[in-house]
Amino acid sequence: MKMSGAQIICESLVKEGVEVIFGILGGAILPLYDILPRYPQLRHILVRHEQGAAHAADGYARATGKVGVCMATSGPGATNLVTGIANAHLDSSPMVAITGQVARPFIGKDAFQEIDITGITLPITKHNYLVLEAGSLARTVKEAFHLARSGRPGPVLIDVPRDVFIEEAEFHYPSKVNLPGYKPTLQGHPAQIKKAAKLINEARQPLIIAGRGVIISGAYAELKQLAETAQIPVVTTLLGIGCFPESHILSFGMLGMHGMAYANMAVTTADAIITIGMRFDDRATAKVSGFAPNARIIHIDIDPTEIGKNVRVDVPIVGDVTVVLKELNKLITAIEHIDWLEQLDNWRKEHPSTVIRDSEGLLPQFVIRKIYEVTEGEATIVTGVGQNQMWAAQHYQYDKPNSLISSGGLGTMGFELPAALGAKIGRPDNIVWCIAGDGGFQMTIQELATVVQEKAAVKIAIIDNGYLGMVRQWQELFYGKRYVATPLSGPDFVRVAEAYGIPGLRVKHKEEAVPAIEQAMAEQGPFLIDFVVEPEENVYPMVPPGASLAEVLEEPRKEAKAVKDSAKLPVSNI
Ligand SMILES: Cc1ncc(C[n+]2csc(CCOP(=O)(O)OP(=O)(O)O)c2C)c(N)n1
Ligand SMILES: [Mg+2]
Repeated sequence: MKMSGAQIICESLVKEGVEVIFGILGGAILPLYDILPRYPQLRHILVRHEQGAAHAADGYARATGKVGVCMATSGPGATNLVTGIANAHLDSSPMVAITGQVARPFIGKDAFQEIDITGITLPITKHNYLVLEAGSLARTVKEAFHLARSGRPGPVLIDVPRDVFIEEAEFHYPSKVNLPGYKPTLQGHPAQIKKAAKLINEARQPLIIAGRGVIISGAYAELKQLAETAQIPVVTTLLGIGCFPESHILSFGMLGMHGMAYANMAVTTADAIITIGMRFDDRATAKVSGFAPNARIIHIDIDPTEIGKNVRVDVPIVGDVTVVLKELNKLITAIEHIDWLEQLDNWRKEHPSTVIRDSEGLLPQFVIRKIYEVTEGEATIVTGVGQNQMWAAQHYQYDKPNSLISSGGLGTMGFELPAALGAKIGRPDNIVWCIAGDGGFQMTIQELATVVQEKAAVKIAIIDNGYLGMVRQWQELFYGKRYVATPLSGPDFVRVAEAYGIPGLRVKHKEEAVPAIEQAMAEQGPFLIDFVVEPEENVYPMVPPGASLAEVLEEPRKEAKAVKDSAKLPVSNI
């Protein structure tokens, strides 16, 4: 049957089971939008900025495990997607972005709103396409979804010239993809799995470091079985939070720059480490030469390019985490590591890491703790980037699978609100709390309108410290307290919320926190709380940039030690 390119795309999206598209239209993509009403299965959500579309698609993808879809027009529409695409790329989030392009005769002419978006997104997509004939659209969409969701997931961009949307072609949706160069390895090599099992069975102080790959692969049960059978303590990366219940006796929290002191000590002391679906980000490893100095390392990952990239590995296993763990678990002998676990427990007692200090004022850590208590740990938490993100990671206890959504790799301020919107749209039955920084929130604040228009009951907690807080913390500790460009004003967030039609409250005192959170929960729709917190509170523990995990700073009292000559700071970003 002959159809227009626009119809072919819509039919193909329906075949892929797409239910939601986040986007904004414009001239180049207008022919596609024009026929959207014919496809009521495809719910279009009009965001207020294309960055919001990409983050919402990303949040949707992380919350559901399905491919998130976003659309934009050519030129500025497409470039506005870029940050969100890069964010999805670095955190392996499955996404398909469809952009309009100028009509074929205008390509290369610097036409109005022409930009080479496939060129721009080449390094931040898993793959991208410029489709030059309607007859290729169905195959392209099929491939794009396959690439986005299979193997190590990631974003795929499809750029479609305006006249290709209009051109007619025969529609036939392929049942299979034909990508001879792309065959993700799912089964781990049996000999490697055997080697890993031997190492684990002989280890005296084994440790698991679990990352987002466990969540992507859904290997919750397999991870638990491995940990419980061989009594192996589990620490997670930031994005691994929610892959193993934090209340479990074998859970020892997050590692890394702002990880638990005892988790970092475990990494430094362990004699065998099983790293699962993680990529040794420098925020997790700290100084690589000081990372796991006593351990032989097993690395299970679906992406062979991650093996040995940052850290030497003794036993690499390329494969899907669930598939590999299933095989590995068959070879693991039940064993107890009583002394080792006791050692870790003692470290946890000696270095509790998440004790909230006494304070008259409203502490951000206290706010997160109260959100945890009132929601009884049932919420999906979507964070911004910076101090708010770290406090959210530290002070909420994540027992529910996949209950933290955060921008890890790119560290994108402004992720919080649109990603929370996407997470709520994808899982309407979940309680979704957006933990925002007052800085980051102002980067995508306009999506409050989308929240209202879509009646998305997102609960928003602004950790309002009046600073670009995490950078201020670095200035305090490493730049002689010179607060250049970090003090930050904001609007009256409660009145802004009200202007958008969202009820809100301001909380300045400890005793107001719980009633406000309860009121937010009782409200049917969205709700915003502006928590005006102690402005100069710092995130601890902290491994200073350039230090190794063993050199963790735990208490404010020890801050003085951290003050260094900023010129000597290693190359590291916030
Ligand atoms: C888009 C973007 N710009 C700049 C940065 C650098 N940066 C990292 S944390 C941070 C401060 C964040 O401030 P806020 O959102 O108020 O969160 P807080 O740290 O105060 O909780 C900045 C500027 C970033 N991560 N992302
Ligand atoms: Mg702030």
